[in-house]
Amino acid sequence: MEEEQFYSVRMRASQNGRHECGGKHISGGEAISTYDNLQKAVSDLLEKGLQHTRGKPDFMQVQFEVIEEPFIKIKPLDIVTNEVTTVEDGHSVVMRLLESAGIQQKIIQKVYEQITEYSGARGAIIVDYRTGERLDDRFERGIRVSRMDWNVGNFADWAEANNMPNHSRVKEALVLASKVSSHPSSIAELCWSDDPDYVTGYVASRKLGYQRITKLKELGDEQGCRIFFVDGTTCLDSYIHFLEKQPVFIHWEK
Ligand code: PML
Ligand code: MG
Repeated sequence: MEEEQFYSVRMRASQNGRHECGGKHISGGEAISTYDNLQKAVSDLLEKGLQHTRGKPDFMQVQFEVIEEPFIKIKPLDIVTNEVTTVEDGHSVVMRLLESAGIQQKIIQKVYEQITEYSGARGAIIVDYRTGERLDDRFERGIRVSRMDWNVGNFADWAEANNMPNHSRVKEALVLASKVSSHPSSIAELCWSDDPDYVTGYVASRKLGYQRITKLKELGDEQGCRIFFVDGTTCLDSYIHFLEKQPVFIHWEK
């Protein structure tokens, strides 16, 4: 019997021109699909880009591509929600979590000083956890973690068992965080959304799990953040290759 083939489906949308011509990033999305499900996967991503609180796109690219490389299966990180009422309290929780992931306070401060600059990037920024220096050379493009997904039914079971809403936002963020933190060179991730209506963010690591923090910015703010703290002695090319190209399925064992 022929083995089933899988396809990586990707979408990016921007306003006032393409991203590379200075357009404002509106939305991006990732899925892995069978051939038979491609129409739905493409249409879900189209919908995601069209109905976005960051604005109406005037450029969108949706593409699919067969995946030739073997997949790996990864467990979702354990999830914890830290309730806070102010942005300030939210960032104190971030500090505490990043410190317990092994990052010195002075390095965290140094990275925070650069966060406004990093917020302009569409993808993630890679930072050396010992020096706080940015390691990638992707400028405003950043790193886009790709080729990852989580079966709808298995995610729904996980969501029910963990008292989480069966929403694509948490699913997408947890898929990404679980893939990133599974790499041995990843020390921690810090993320919050660039969507003006969504203020919850997270710190994630193998040791801490996926630690949601319910307020990391004010409503209406369109500055997001995604930083990967890594061991700077790692081979950056192979780390980025893993993030961009390694096909990953998240799977939760009951
Ligand atoms: C995003 O939307 O770009 C990131 C969302 C991060 C937090 C998701 C959650 O756990 O609520
Ligand atoms: Mg967004």
